[in-house]
Amino acid sequence: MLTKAHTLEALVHGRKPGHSLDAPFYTSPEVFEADMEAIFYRHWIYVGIEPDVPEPGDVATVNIGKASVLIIRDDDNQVRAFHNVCRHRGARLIDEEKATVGNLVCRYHSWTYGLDGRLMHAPHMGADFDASCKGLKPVHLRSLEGLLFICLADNPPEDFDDVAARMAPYIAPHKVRETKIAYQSDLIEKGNWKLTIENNRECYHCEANHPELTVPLFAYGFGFAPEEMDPLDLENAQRYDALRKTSHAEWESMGLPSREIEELDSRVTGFRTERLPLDGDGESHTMDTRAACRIPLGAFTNAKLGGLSFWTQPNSWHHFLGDHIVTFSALPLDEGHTLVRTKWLVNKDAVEGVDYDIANLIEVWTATNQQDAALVEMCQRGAENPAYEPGPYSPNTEMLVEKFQRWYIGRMAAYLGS
Ligand code: 3BY
Ligand code: FES
Ligand code: FE
Repeated sequence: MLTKAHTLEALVHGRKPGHSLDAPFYTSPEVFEADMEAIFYRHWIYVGIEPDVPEPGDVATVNIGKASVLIIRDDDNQVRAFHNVCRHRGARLIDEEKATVGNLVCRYHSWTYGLDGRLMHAPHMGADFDASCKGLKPVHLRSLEGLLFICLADNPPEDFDDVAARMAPYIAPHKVRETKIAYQSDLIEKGNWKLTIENNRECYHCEANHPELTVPLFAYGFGFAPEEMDPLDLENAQRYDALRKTSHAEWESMGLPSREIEELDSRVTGFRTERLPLDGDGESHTMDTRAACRIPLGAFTNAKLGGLSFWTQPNSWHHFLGDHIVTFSALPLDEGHTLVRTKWLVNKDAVEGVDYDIANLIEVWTATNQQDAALVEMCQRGAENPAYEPGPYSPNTEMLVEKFQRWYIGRMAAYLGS
């Protein structure tokens, strides 16, 4: 519960820079409601990919707080988004996460909508009834080279076009639209959504917690300070830095933009990207660091393309490899629970069991997600403890966590001031 001393305004304006947040940001139902209003109902939220709805009539539902949205591919192959609310008496139209329909028929009184949202049939409504103004309410939708973002606000942040223009050259070569979902996992983390994102924005915890992920990832990219490294680690870190520079130059000469763009806290639609070399044989996020799928993505011929990472505020991260893509969305359920939805994408022509093996494809991130879920739960339990107080972030390895918090606090302040 928020108290007089802990009003939302006091919490937002009293945030101690460089530190984790005050406990109510993680534990209070009122702050959670404010997060939904200020962040998730007003910003561009990553919800999935075009291959979620590969054929006309395919529907994917995504729930964001109390809102439920239908992502539909219409007969003209256009992907559209509508509120999952019947215009008669408001029934939720589709409950399933995936469905295939001819039209959208509400099972309450059979109002029937086309794939374009138009109300086509509403029995017994009388001669004066005008169906043309009772179509499904559209939701703003953008596809960034096949990555789908929706915004529930009437007037979405206008900077998305700029993000899309800057990111498209990085993502386009991986051809998201020409992939299929090889596997999806829905994991409910027992923690506040901000703990999920904080944990995602640092690899300080990776060495101690992610034995699988640290196989393909280059440990010297974790941002440790030179003065804290022993001579061997320092030498490796310098080799990594040199490899990063030569890899960037090589990939960019192949038409693959690779250099970092970091705009996490300097804009409304905050984002960051960079293509980084991998360890070992350096092809993919697998236990032997080799490609998991024999058919590469897009027109790639070189397997050693590193990993292109893309992070967005408030709720997504993605890793684009040469042979597959792993894409994650965090969707808040309540103040103490967050759905982490992970999709592994491969070339749509790849055949399971022939070109790729699911267990091999998903091993690294399945283990990593479970480990991260346990870490997030630990922090939620900690934030609920009366002894909790905000703790300091490492200036070397947790700068991006701080950038997330600065973005979040800035967006909350903007909401409160509006
Ligand atoms: O996936 C990520 O972006 C971060 C960085 C490495 C570990 N982690 C979950
Ligand atoms: Fe949908 Fe009545 S509520 S048809
Ligand atoms: Fe992790």
